[in-house]
This record gives sequence, structure tokens and C-alpha cells, in this order.
Amino acid sequence: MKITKAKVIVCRPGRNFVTLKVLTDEGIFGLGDATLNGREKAVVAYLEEHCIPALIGKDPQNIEDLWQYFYRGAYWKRGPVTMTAIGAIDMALWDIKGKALDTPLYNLLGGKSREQVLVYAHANGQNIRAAVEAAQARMEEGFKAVRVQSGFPGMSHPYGVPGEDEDYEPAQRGLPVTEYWDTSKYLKSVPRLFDKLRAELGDNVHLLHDVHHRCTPSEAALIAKRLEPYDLFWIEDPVSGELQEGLRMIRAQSATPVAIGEVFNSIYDYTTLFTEQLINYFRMPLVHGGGITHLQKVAAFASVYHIRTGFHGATDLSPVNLAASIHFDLAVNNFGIQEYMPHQEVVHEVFTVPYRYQEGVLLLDEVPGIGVDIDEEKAKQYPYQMASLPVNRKSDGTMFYW
Ligand code: CS2
Ligand code: MG
Repeated sequence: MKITKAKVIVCRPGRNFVTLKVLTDEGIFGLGDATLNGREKAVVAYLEEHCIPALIGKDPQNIEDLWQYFYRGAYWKRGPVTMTAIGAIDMALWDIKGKALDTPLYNLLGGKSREQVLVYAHANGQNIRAAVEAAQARMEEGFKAVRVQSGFPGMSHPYGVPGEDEDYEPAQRGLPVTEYWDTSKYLKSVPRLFDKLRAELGDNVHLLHDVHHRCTPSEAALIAKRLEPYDLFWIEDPVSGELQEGLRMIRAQSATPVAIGEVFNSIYDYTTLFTEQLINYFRMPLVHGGGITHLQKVAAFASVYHIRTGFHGATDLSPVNLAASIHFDLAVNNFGIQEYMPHQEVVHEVFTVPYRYQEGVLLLDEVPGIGVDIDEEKAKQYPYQMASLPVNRKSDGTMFYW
């Protein structure tokens, strides 16, 4: 089998998505997600200028060798743009292999370890009351796990908390807007949020919370300790994680489980975190972490230390990534949980998907490969528009430095 052509499809059904389509001489094609929120065009250029010319004529069946070729062969290893491009190629090659062998991707990853994938939903509110009501609404929809974010007095609109009647979308059109953050207000308010949540929702729901890298290790240790009585499933990104040793401080103070890694892209981002068992869940998604081939190695490394998956699954990752993640989640032994935010309706005009939500879990149809298709004519109706994630300043105007 030979790769004859590969193209990058950029579209904006509600938000920007970048998709790689790899075509072969046997008429089989594969899709990969290449969306890097706010940096879409950098990945497009990396793929079009450097990767696609090198893909033409290669045998798509040799996935491991092609992964090493694009990772090691580039000389410039790692980084989100590079690893997203490699992730898209890798996903497309696994999709081709599944279709060529007429079997679902999960079957190529060792078969099913479970029949369904436990997911967590998002509940956001501009104040504690609204956040509690949003969490109650998710529970009524059947979710068994809910991530709760809230605004607080003096900070009604922190990162990731949409305004009233707005969809969740941290990236805004054009250049980055500036948001402000006050750690001392946050540290006081977040235990009140979870106190209210446990009092009103009871113990029969997993609660999660995302700190969005806004704290220093000692502040994060304080949060983990203050939230301990509320028995969280995890706190996410309590610190940026670039200083891996910083997580020791959180661990020394508290047994609250920690998840990290949605902005990581390399197995080497985890060496201290895994070997010292400083986290409980790793979040690096297939799309930004070099694809299925790399994530299999990361998951195996994590499993040695009792660390489980908790893949990033916000709506800025395309349905191709979500579907591939569900195959991976079904197969891997050390699965933990999958983040799930339904894409807007308009996204499904462009992408047809093999998964469906039901009572707190995602289910997958028996489809060869990843099982997502893209309608290229529809995609053309939704052209790209620049959008950026916000920058973050402290309330006195200083840029955040961690
Ligand atoms: C968030 C994301 O889903 C999450 O856990 O942290 O919303 C993240 O902010 C966006 O994916 C950024 O693109
Ligand atoms: Mg997050």
C-alpha cells in the first residue's frame, strides 16, 4: 500500500478545526485531528510544508517507523505544533490500518477492556448558586461525574466560565483578550463551592475541579488540603507542571487526587511525575501528544505507577480526536475517565461520528478504523477565522509568570 496524497482541511463550524486526510493507492483514506486551539495555522504550515511531501509514496502500514521518522527524523523534537502534526499523521495511519483490516481501532489496540467509557461533564456558573444548579442539571442528564467551575465575588468570569447563555469557548475571535485573576479570592471561595456541592448533591457523584494552572505549588497544596473533606475525583492542573518537582509539595500535604497534562506533549514531561507517583491521572490528548503510538507508550509507563488516563476532551479537540480517544479508552487497562463536552450541533453537519452519549457513558458503534467521516463540501461553507485563547494577568496588571 502507498500514500498517494494528503491534504489539510481547515473549517469553522462554530469554531476552528484542522483535519488531516491521508489517501492511498487502494482507495482507503484516514483522518487525523490537527487542531491546536489558537495556533491552527502553525500546524497547517508544519504539515503542508514539512510532513506531507515526506509522506507521499510511503507505506501507511508501517506506523511505528513513520512515527519515529517524523519525531526523531526532524532533529527538532517535541513542542505542541510538532507533536500535533505528528499526532494527526499517526491517527490517520491507524484509521487506514483499521479500514484495511476491516476492524475497529480498539481491536488493533488489544481489544476491549470494557464495553463503555465513563465520562465527566462540565458544570459552570457565574456564582456558587448557579454552579450548583448547573451540576444538578448534569446529574439529571445521567452524568456520574461532573467538573464544577464557578465565578466568585469580585471574579464572576474567571477562565473557562462562560457568561450567561454563552457556550463554553475560552478562545475568542481575533487577538487574545486579557483576563484578570486574584488567587487570594479564589483560595477563599473554592472550598465554599465544594461545601455547597456536597451538601446539595450528596456523595453519589464524582466531583472534579480544574485550577487551570493558576497556582504556585504551595498555593496548590493549600487547595488540595482544603478540598480533602469533599472527596474529589481529582483536582486538575493545580500548577503548570513545568516544574515537575513542584508537585511534591502538593503530595506531601494532601491525598486529594491530581490530574495533569492537557498542555503536555511528550513522555518526558512525565518522568518525575510518574516515577515519584506525584499524580493520579494524565491528561495529554492523542491530538497534541503525538497520537496513538506515543500515548500507548505513555499509558504503559503510567500503568507501572498505578496512574490512569483522564484524556482532555474539550470542544476545541475535534470529533476525530474524541472518537480515537474512545477507542483508546475502551482498550487500555489503566483507563480512568474521559472528559466529554458535546460539540455544537453544527459540528455534526461536517463530521459524522460513531459515538453516542448514554447515562453517564459514551458508547461506540462497530466501525472499521476510527469511524469518523468529514463532508468536505460542507466544511467549505464554514471558513476559518482567527481566534485566540485569553492572556492572564494578576489583578494588579502583572502578567502571570507560572
Ligand atoms: C480545559 C480546556 O477542558 C479542560 O480541562 O482546561 O477547556 C482548555 O482550557 C481548552 O481546551 C484550551 O484550548
Ligand atoms: Mg483543563
